[in-house]
Amino acid sequence: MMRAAEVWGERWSACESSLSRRYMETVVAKQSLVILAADRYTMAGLSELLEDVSDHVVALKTHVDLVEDWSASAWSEFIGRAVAADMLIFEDRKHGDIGKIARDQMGGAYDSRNWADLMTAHLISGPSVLDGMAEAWKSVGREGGVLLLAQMSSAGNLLEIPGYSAAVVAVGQQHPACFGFIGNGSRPDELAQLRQLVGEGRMIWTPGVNIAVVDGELGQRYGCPRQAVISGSDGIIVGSGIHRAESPSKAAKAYAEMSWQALLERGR
Ligand code: S5P
Repeated sequence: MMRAAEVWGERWSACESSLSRRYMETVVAKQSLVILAADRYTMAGLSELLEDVSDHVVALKTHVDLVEDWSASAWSEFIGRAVAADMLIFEDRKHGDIGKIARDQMGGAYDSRNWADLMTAHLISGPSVLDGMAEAWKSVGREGGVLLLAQMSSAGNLLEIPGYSAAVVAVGQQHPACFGFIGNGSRPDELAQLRQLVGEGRMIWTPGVNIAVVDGELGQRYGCPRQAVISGSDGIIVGSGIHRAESPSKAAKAYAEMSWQALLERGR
């Protein structure tokens, strides 16, 4: 098997956190950069999807509050199966409140601090959100990482206002709780600019990718996953391209192969 350090090159040496290393090693083991956006609305739908695609998925991205029949026990069983299939658990909460509230929102009914390895946050309220989230994980003795929204895939998003992305990157690069950034997978040029700002030291994961579709529902924009990886994405976040496909397992395999080949190509 190829070694992660070879495949990832400078990114491997520069991203030293154990979560980053775990992610990069799993990518090599599964030959896939696919982060599954598991946007299904029932526990049965989620479980079926996980079963179908787990060989090709490196991280499971959830929106816990989408699930209509959510219960703590069903969720814990579901997460347990994803962990057993070697996935990082990534709750896409998009925190944005002041630090102490973001911290306490990781408790509550969903108690995400106890099962999520990674979570998203907007930096709109300032760096306290990172401190608060770090405290939440620490309070339960777990390691966790934040993906800061530096760009978005939706048309007209205000993160495009000049200076915003660069300001987010400047804060995230200095903060130990920042695992990486969300970039816009639908616009390779913008993504390449983000990679320039970020350098090698943090992950960039990108939603807004789809092999077949150009414009999605309600302003969602899509680009080619291969192009996203070539332009600097370290993980492609794929939702409907997989969970709405006729065969989610075949689709997951196709996204996995395309993203893996692109990573090898980028490295050369
Ligand atoms: O800018 C963003 C950031 C995120 S995290 N645009 C996004 O679409 N996302 C998430 O990626 C979104 O919440 C959804 O879960 C997923 C994209 O799903 P798809 O069905 O459009 O592939």
